[in-house]
Amino acid sequence: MPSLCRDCARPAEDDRSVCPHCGSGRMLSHPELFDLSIAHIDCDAFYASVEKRDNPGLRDLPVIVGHPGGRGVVTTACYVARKFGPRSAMPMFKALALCPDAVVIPPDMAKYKKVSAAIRALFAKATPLIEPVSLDEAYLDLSDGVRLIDRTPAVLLVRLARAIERDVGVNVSVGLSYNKSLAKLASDRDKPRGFAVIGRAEARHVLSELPVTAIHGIGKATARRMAEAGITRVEQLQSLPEAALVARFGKFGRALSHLVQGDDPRQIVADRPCKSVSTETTFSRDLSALPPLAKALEVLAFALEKRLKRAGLAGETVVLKLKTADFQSLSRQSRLSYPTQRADVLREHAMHLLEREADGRAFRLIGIGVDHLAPAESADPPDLFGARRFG
Ligand code: TTP
Ligand code: MG
Repeated sequence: MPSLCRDCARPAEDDRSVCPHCGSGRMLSHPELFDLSIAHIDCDAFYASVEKRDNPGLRDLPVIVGHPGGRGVVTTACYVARKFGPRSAMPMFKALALCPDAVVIPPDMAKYKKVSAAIRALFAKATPLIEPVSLDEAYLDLSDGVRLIDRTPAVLLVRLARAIERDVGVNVSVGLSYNKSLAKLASDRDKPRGFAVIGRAEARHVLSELPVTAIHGIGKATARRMAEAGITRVEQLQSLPEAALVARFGKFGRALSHLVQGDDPRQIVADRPCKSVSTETTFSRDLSALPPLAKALEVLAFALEKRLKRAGLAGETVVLKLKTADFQSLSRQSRLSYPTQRADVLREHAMHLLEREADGRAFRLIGIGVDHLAPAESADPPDLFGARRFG
């Protein structure tokens, strides 16, 4: 079974409990580990973790973040405090009755926003397709043609979780699956510092054992209605035909019939365009002649088009990147009069830039990217192109 060390991120040959490379006992094994690419990442006890990071004396103490005083509520409790019972949204007086030794810290939203931005900047190194849900959680699409680093998503995620711990100083839990609902479920299964995987083969069974509230879209009110009809577990919903679910729950019944079987058609939608999207390749041997450089550029332009389409983005500035054999980096830009997603347009503009640079020097790397991102809807106005595509 495919295995991976959660500390050194190296795969292991077989299903081991100790990493053969670094001796860590944090091994991850799953039959579909290297076949899944939709992730949900959620920080552990987010506000409290940030406060502990900034005051290491608090590390082993029960910490509650929230406004102290009679009418305050808990925004979050750290995992030490949770052992005694305090939870998010609990009145502070109740939380302190359960855990009288807790250190109460008022929330500092400006600080949490900065930490959140730092985490997102690390996400953005892995993929442009990030859908933040709140300050401390996001979906990441790490599918082929989307992710920015040529590693399996599982390896990327282990590295990402470590980078967040090391560079930002908070812990996260990762869920890896094949759709959003299941990735989100997974990220909650192994908290804190977790990494849980839900594969295609087990999804239906995993869901069958859960209460109905585990399903996306079933809130307290729907759960109450279901309970009145004697339905409390997903297993019961799984056994109902779609028509019965539609009869009971209206339009939502149709979505429900898919969700309970482990099907979730929702795509990950990038809500905030990142500053640029690019792709590059390092040659196995340095290249100086124009034709092979142009060929490499063409391949990259198609990869970039695919990446932009998946992210729902277009770019108005085409950027050509080159690195010479002696490691000098060059970046040349060409501004278009409209944003584009099209490989032929990207290639044509980058080619003009390349022709000026390919003067016999040897290059070890070529890349193409776009800046000045815009939503896909504004890309490639049809009146400029008609149905024609450049060759
Ligand atoms: P969550 O991710 O729900 O919780 P958490 O990160 O504190 O803990 P977990 O390890 O279970 O993920 O929420 C993120 C932050 O949002 C949390 O640190 C504080 C804030 N929050 C509130 O202000 N009120 C709430 O009711 C909840 C649930 C969270
Ligand atoms: Mg969280």
